[in-house]
Amino acid sequence: MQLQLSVSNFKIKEILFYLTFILAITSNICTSTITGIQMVDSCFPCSTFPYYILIIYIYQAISNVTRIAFAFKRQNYYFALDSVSVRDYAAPSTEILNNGGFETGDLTSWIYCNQNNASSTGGIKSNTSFSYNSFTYYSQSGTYYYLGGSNISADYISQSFPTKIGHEYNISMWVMFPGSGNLTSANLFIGV
Ligand SMILES: [Ca+2]
Repeated sequence: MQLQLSVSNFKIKEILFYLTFILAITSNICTSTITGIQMVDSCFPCSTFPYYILIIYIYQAISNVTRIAFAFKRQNYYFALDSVSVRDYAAPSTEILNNGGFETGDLTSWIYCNQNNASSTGGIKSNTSFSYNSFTYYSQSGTYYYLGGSNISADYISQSFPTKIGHEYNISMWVMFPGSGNLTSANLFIGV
């Protein structure tokens, strides 16, 4: 009986966390039009990982157009994002995202949104050209990567891509975060 109560409490906390997350995501100017949100990964606060980690998510499309979005809020160090990929399991050799590795050297095909004009935002950087507090950032692949994170409020990048309803998609990305702090957050999610 005690065990059941504990499990139940855990589920309630999980549900409350998810509802809080959805509300936070959909109640700002960057994401108010996104619905059907599925969380790929998130942290608040975020622990330190001063090297790229691979995040993989399997997504079943519910619309003919899907959007992937990344929100980063930093306290000290920036986040780095690179090699974002979306592939249909029915056609795995075809990359669906455009400029997922940021190799155009800019945010071509991505929409950038700086919520509430938050300060000290990032942008596209080239290999080892950017250091912060003696940590030198670098790309996971190629020359360029996205440096994410702003103070006070998260900044966002997102991209819409065509999908087929019911198809399963492999979503992958590499993220690095050499920082810390109880105000840091990262939300990686998919919606329509
Ligand atoms: Ca790259």
